[in-house]
Formats: sequence, C-alpha cells, structure tokens
Amino acid sequence: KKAQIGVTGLAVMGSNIARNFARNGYTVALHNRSIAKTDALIAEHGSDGDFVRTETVAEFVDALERPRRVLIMVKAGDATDAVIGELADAMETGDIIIDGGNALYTDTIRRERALAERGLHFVGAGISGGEEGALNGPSIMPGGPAESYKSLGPMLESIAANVEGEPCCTHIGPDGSGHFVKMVHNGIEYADMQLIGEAYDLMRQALDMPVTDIAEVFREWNTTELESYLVEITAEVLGQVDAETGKPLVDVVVDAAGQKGTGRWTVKSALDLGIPTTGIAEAVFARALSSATDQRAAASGLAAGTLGAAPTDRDAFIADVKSALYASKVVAYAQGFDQIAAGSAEYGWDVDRGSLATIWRGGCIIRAQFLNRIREAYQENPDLPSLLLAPYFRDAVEAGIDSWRRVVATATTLGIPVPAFASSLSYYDGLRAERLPAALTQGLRDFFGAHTYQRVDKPGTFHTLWSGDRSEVEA
Ligand code: NBP
Repeated sequence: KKAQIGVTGLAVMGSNIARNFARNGYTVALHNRSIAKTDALIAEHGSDGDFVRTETVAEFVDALERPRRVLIMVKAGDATDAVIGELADAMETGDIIIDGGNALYTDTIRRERALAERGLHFVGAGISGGEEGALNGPSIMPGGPAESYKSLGPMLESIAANVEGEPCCTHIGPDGSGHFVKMVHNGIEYADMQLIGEAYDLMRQALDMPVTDIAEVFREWNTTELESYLVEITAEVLGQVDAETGKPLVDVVVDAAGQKGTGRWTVKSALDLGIPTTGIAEAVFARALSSATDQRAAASGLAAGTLGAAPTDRDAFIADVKSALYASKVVAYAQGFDQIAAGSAEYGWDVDRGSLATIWRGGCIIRAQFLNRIREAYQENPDLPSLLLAPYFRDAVEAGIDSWRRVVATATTLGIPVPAFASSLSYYDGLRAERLPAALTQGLRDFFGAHTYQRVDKPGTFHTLWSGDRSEVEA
C-alpha cells in the first residue's frame, strides 16, 4: 500500500506531525537524514498508525501515491534547500512539496518559482503550536498554488486544531503568503509576551506583590476577555516553585530573553513595508536589551531620579493594568494585521484577514478568545482601515483609555520600564491625532535638503527659498 503523505525531518516537530497524520488514518512514509530518528519514531510510536519506514530519498519517494505529497520538517535555511533539491530530483510533474518549517517568506517565493519551472507544486506552510500542537492539532497556514490545496487541504485540515467545528487551517494565498503570515503571527507572539511581562513587572515592582499572588491574578484574567493560551501558561510559569531553592522559578531564571529570529524578520519586513509595528519592535528590542548583560551590569548604578509614590489602591491598580494590557494588545494585533494587509498588497496575495483570525483561534501560541472579536470585525468589514476602528475594539479601548494612561504614567514615575505599553499608547495617540509634528519635519527637510512640502490649503508642491528671501515657490 502506498503512503498518502511523506514526512522528512523527524526531529520533534516532524515526528509529532507524522504521528498526527497517522492517528488521523493516513498512511505515512517516514524519512530522516539519519535513520536513527526514523527507527526511534517507529519503535516508540509505531502503534499510532500506518508508517512506512524508508532509508533513502529514492525509497521514500517511491513509497508515495501520486501525486506525491511530501512534508519537509527540517531546520530552516540551507537544510531546507538541500532537502528540496534531493526531493525535486526524484519527484515528477504534479507532485507537491510542502515546507512546514519556519522559512523566511522570501525564500519560499524563490523556491516556489524554481519548483514551478520544474512542474512541481511547492507549498510553504506556516505551522504554529510547538510540539504539542504538532501532535494534537496545530494551526496551519499553507500558501502556494490554490490547485495544490485541493488535494492537500483536506489532509491538513484533518490534522489541524478545530474550533467550533472549523479547522484551524485555510489556504492563505500564493507562494510566500503562508510563511509571511506565520512570521507576523510570531511577531505578534513576541508583542503579546512582552505585554504580559510588563503587566507582571508592574504588579511585582509597583505593588510589591508576591509572585504567587500575581499567578493568581493571571489565572483570574484567563476567565475574562483576556482568556488566551499565553495568559493561561503565564499563571503556570509564575506558579512554578524551584525545587532546589524553594524560590519562585522566575526568580532563579536568568533574565536574558533569547530569540530565534522570526520577531526580527517581522520588524525588518515592517520597516520595508513602512508599517509601524511598534508593539512587535519594542518586544524584539526589549529582548535584545535584556540580553545585553554586560552593558546592563555596567549601567546598573545609573540614577533613577526622584521616584513617585507607589499606588495605594492595589485592586484598582491591578484593574488598570488589566485594561492597559488589553488595550496594548489590541494595538499590537491592529499593527500586525496592518502589516499583513500591506504584505498582501505588495505581493498580490489577497489575504483574507478574517479567515486568518479564524485559524489562529486554536492550535497556535497566540490562540485567544479575543480572536473571535477580530474575526467578527473583519467579517463585518473586510477593508477595515484599522482594527482600532472596529466598533467592538473602539469601545473596548475607550473604556480602558484612562486606566492605560494611569498605568503608563505610574510606570514612568516609578522608573519601571514599559516599552510596549508606552509605545502602544503613543501609537494610539498618534493615530487619532488631528495634527502631528510631521509638518515640522517636512519644514526641516525642506530647509536642509529642498525636499519640498505640500500645503493644507491648496494643491501643489512647494519650497521655501530658505537661503534666499524666504519666499515660497512652487516646486
Ligand atoms: P530542527 O529545526 O532542530 O531540525 C532538525 C531536523 O533537521 C532533523 O531531522 C535533522 O536531521 C534535519 N536536518 C538538518 Br539540522 N540539516 C539537514 C540537512 N542538511 N539535510 C537533511 N536534513 C537535515 O527540528 P524541529 O525543532 O523539529 O523543527 C523543524 C522545523 O519546524 C524548523 O524549521 C522549525 O523552525 C519549525 N518549527 C518549530 C517549532 C518548534 O516549536 N520547535 C514550531 C514551529 C515550527 P538529522 O536527524 O539527520 O540531524
């Protein structure tokens, strides 16, 4: 019996996805560069379903029914190119190669083009949910040709997470669109985690709360509109006690956050597209600052100045922090969805943001109650200029705006860093401002570089003769 799908790259993600396919009744051909991982998977989990063990690429390709479908789950970058090259040489017209790794979307665009020339379908699929999601139902964001989704879609939908009867998998759009939206998803994940971190830090520092009490606050928040996987696991991590010292685990973990690069990619892309994703950028930079340990040690004696008084009403401040967290989170998502709209326009992908919110409701790391509201917002108006303008979010932010300002002001007077809370609030104020100081920027640019400006009261492009008689001329 031929296999319906092949998985190559059987480290943690690939093994779990292969098992997920097998548990859903598919016959799965297995392949890994080194046979040890293949054998380990069969030895430990062979009873999950029908697996076909293969050693060489030729054997692997031969084990598959046509059109062949192969999912690559190897390390992103050169390893992916190497595996694609070997597979493409062995495959035939109409076969489908799926890259489920965290590829950079521009690599996916390049790979799709090269494989299309050889008559092969290439599907760059973003897969979120970590190990657990891979096994029990991830959120899957496949790009690539619509035609390949016809044969592949039902299989991917059957292994994906499912929320209220809807699979967390949909065709995103052509070529690199799947990996692009997965990248922005990861960027939003960075922002979400940074905001959670700031909320925690405020309770810790401004209110001097014990970590266990803060864990309790997050547990409670997880029963409200903030309900989400990240808030849920925040309560778990904060509740964890170190066996060796008896201290909260967060107090024995080095406070230098790592990153594997998808947040940085998101920000680079945002810069290229000219989209202010300040929440994600602050989160990436906050991790960078945290990891600058030598510099931080050298700077630890710098003056704090005269600090303000701590809030006196604990419960009121916690409520304010909650509102600030929610409002800042709305901003981070609004910005991420703006970036997706801009990427979609730039590359002609026609990404439907409502469907995206739908498939992020389950399986993935940023899954949250809140995504239902985003989905409704884009269903109501697919061309929404900003998520902040959807009636639900407009009202939610308005209800929390005073709290948000109090939290940022309190953090500032207490010397507690809140880069994501503060920049999200500034973004919001900038977005709603009637006039911005950009008019002055234009004046300065015209002064030193004759870059010209436009006037509010008449059409045309103008320049002031700054080094002459300072009269205005039409440029
Ligand atoms: P890794 O990213 O650690 O990759 C290990 C796999 O790549 C092994 O199967 C290894 O084979 C294979 N490989 C390498 Br390394 N170089 C190769 C080459 N030149 N030729 C062939 N195979 C090669 O595995 P992972 O953590 O399971 O992640 C897989 C993909 O999924 C990555 O792109 C990752 O970014 C993405 N992803 C991971 C997560 C997560 O939570 N971990 C979540 C979402 C997406 P070997 O056994 O012979 O060394």
